[in-house]
Amino acid sequence: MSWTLAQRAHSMNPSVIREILKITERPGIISFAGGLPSPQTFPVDAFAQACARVLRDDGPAALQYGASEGLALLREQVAAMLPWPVDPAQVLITTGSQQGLDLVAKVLIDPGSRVLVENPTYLGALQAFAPMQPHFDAVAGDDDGVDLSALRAAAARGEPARFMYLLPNFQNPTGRTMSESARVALLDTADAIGLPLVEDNPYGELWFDAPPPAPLSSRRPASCIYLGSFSKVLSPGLRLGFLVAPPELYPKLLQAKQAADLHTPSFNQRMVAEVLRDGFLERHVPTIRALYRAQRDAMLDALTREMRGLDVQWNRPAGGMFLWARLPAGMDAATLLPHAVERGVAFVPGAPFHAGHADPRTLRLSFVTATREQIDQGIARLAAAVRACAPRAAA
Ligand code: N5F
Repeated sequence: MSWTLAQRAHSMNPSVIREILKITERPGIISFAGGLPSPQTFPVDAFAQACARVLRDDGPAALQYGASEGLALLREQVAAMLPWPVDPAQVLITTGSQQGLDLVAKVLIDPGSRVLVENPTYLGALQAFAPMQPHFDAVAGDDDGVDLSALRAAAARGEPARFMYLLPNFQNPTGRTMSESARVALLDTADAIGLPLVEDNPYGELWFDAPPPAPLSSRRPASCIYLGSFSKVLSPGLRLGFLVAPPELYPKLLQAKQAADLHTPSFNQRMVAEVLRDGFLERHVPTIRALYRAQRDAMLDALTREMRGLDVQWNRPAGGMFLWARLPAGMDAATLLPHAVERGVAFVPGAPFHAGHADPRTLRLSFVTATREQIDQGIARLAAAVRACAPRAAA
């Protein structure tokens, strides 16, 4: 007897990030690979107190099954946190925003449906969408935003796209942020071509100098699904995220959620609701911003110092967790990776983040997980690996 895989299973691929995370567990490796928040930012004491209070005041309910929509108090808190008027009835608590991506895929994608994505984009979203067998159309962009003529051309290519997936703030993997004028122009174009948007915003609160422009969803709630997460501002281990969907879509997303896991853990939802209750995030998030800003600066300084004489380019993200770099001509980040790991440093090659044309010279560096000392050492190791592998002319 043998098993026959479903068609969709052939479209499933291992996450390059998760595979590299295994390597980084080896002792001595400095990792710029995973988007793992700095453990220094985890509010262990606040959770210890919240945990005691939840068990004391609400223990049996916290240990019981709960509603698929999520805990009413947490849905109200999420709605109140968002910068536009949101009815808590439109908030669905998800098991990480990764689950939000999976639910969106199940509800909106048929085999062969066209789905527009930025090129590059978050590879975990590609991984969530791919099993539903969409046809991806990757739309080029630059530091400012999506290339609108490329978007119009993509829209004109075939049947209407089911949606475009967008990361306007401190994008994963490039760290880029869409400007205000680019948001306005993008929404005008999306309206003109009848394109719904799925906006993923796990990094929006992690700005360094000034808050990013308002979310796309705040301006067109009826044609946007908004995904958010507590992973980067509280703890990824709790697996708590949320989505905001227009009334016409919400029931189907809820049914997909019921089938996926009945509900997000009651205990975790109550813990977070308890932590949020007295405005904790308003005190906590500024400390994360300050830490990550200092770490970004440390990485920029280290790159300037260590990459001297090498034709490596990088950007200066205004927030979030990632910096995007490009190796000298003739190099390939995937080929460089084992040499870097040999020297004790890891990163994620850029190619898997591309659904369309991939630039093999690109790579993603997270500046938040490593300490400043590790950043200095890790970038020195990376530069040594680049020097060893660079074609002669560039070295
Ligand atoms: O809310 P959660 O924790 O499920 O986050 C998923 C997620 C959704 N959308 C974007 C744009 C994201 O960047 C993420 C999380 N990304 C991390 C990364 O490194 O790209 C996940 C790394 C952790 C892992 O795969 O183990």
